[in-house]
Amino acid sequence: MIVNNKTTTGFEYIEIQNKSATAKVALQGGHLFHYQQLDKAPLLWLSEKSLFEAGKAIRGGIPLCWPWFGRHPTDASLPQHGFARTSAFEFIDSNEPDENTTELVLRLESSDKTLTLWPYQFEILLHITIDTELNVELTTINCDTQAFVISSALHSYFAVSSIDDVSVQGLEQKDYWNALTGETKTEKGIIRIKEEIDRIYQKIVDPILLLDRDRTIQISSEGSASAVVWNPWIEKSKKMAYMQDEAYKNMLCIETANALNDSRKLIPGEEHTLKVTLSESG
Ligand code: TA6
Repeated sequence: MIVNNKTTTGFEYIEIQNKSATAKVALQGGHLFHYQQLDKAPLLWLSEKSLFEAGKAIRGGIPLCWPWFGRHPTDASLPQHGFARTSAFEFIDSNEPDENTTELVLRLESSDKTLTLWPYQFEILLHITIDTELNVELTTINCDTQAFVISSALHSYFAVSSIDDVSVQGLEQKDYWNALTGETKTEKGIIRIKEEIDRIYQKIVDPILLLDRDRTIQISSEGSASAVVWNPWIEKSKKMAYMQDEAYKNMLCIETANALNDSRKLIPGEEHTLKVTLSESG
């Protein structure tokens, strides 16, 4: 089942249901904000304070950070994490190959508006596959006459039982840039969250595991060699827009990225796909 729906505030989204899972994808930002297998808890965290209003990024799910990750490299007045997540995508195709699988394609193309923010002609295609795994693929196509560089992330917010009970495996011995201190360090071992964490890890090859009390989430990527681990913890949770004060206790971001040294340069006509596959066991 694929249904075009609207929230009470008129915010358009696509509702998916098949024999594997349910999901919801907002046209704004191509933003997948719900995914839940039929016999499991929601995979992704979504803030109860999240607005579903035009031009306001949804807090939770998988925001698309594109065509820059974090602050704009030279103009701090431009939106954090780029403009894709607040842009209106077109829902251009769908397919239900079997009763367990639903495929969606959404598109964003450069426009007069985007050209004022980022002076390049582009097309991005978002392929989402809803099955017992969740696949999200963001393909950037350089439609310009000059090369451009993109940094981006599939900024996944995972729902966790309690931040005190989770650990992250697969980043051991990886170098990371600590956004809180500006330092570069090497991860010593399994990560447990006991304070604010905001780190961009490099040279990621293997899947990352988020171990929670009752399930393990595997985060596998293609076209990405960097990953971000973020939890705002107590004080920043209170300051973050559309986030409850205690939200840090039940969410953890592990983002599949092309960030910092993993930014990607595309020459005219070239394309790059950033892909994440999310699966869960237990
Ligand atoms: O990915 C981590 C991060 O860059 C954090 O520094 C924090 O700013 C988070 O993203 C959320 O950013 P947002 O713009 O969605 O509020």
